[in-house]
Amino acid sequence: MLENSGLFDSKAIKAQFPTLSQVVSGKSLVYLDNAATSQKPLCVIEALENYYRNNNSNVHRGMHELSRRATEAYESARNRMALFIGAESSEEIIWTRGTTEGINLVANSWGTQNLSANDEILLTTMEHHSNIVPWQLLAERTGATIRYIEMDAEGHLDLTNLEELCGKRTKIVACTQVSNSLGTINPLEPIISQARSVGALVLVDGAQAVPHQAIDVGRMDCDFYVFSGHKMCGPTGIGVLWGRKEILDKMPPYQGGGEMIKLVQRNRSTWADLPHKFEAGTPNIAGAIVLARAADFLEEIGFDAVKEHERNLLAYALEQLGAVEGIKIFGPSDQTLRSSVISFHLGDIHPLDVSTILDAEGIAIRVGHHCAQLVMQHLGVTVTARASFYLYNTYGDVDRLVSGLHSANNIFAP
Ligand code: 7TS
Repeated sequence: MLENSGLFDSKAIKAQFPTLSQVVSGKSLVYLDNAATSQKPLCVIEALENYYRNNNSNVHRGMHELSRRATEAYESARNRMALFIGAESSEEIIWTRGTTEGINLVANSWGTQNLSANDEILLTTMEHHSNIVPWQLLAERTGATIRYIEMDAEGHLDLTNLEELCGKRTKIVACTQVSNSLGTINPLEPIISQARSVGALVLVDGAQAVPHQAIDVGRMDCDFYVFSGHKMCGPTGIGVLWGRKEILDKMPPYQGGGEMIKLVQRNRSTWADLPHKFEAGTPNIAGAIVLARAADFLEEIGFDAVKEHERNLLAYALEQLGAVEGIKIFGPSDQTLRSSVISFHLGDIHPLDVSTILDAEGIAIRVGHHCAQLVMQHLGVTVTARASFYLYNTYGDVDRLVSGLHSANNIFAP
């Protein structure tokens, strides 16, 4: 199989990721756990080393050279991420630990200020737990009710009763752009437009979208957008919450401490302007700077090319996997409506056994409920095996996966 689809040379891209050139269980590593976290290119690893080797200092506090350098790089990284997702201003970019913290920030700050009993929060049953549990905690605190958009048999959102679900009582809709467990790409337009028509805000979980496609939050017309750096070739422990300035301005701080105040008095304090109001304490300076490098890396390759490669890889994988005896693939059958995440069962073989056999062949997949237990309940299973692809995966990786699954079938043959 040709590794070069169009202008995309996935082997050359793979060569830029040091972790991927190792041998595991005596075979070259095939990494198919990208929905959990991506590997890091050399330029990102070097940027991290360069920061700690040459520029390490705390930000916004010192009048010395290193502090100036760290502050300048940290704030340019914020500008870079604003450009990356089409935000109007870098004041709207709040650094977080990741998607989970971004959602908790909104649920705690905006949610506690704006929700009360009789209000409704609209979620979908496709959400990662991080886009369910913070809202449940908020509902407990405020007496608000949570409602869900359900899925159909293939794992598409069922929007037939959207007007009934998203009505006058709905104050916020929180929805993932792409499912981490089924790969479904959601139609956000009708959801956002229904929310707008009833005056509800919309939070979009972009954790599984940002690594794979260009994002323009202005065009999307949502109110909050959250994502994690570690799934897009960046470091762990850093992510972004984007919110509309006029909404963020009115929200109370999420945590108190250094960096987020204007004036502290004995009994009360006043808050710093955006974005610092939401960034108490010494931030993940290195993480922010290096995330901007990851954004450069992805845009240098180009999201059109990344998308085309992943589409081709997905089509090939679905075709090859479809021919494996006993395989059941979950999620949308329409390939244009799914990302490069493939959840599956292999006959009666427990997914843990499938994963163990693949691991012995140097192939990394994930087994579990993928922090999406409502999806598992919908499918009537407790766990699935999940292979998820990224820009550095090759057709050869798909072939290795398929051959690993044949081995599993042979080992468990009656
Ligand atoms: N939302 C979605 C859609 C996700 O896929 C994940 C992580 C999160 C939120 C939480 O992101 P975090 O960076 O704050 O942890 N998804 C997965 C996964 O599928 N396997 O491991 C982590």
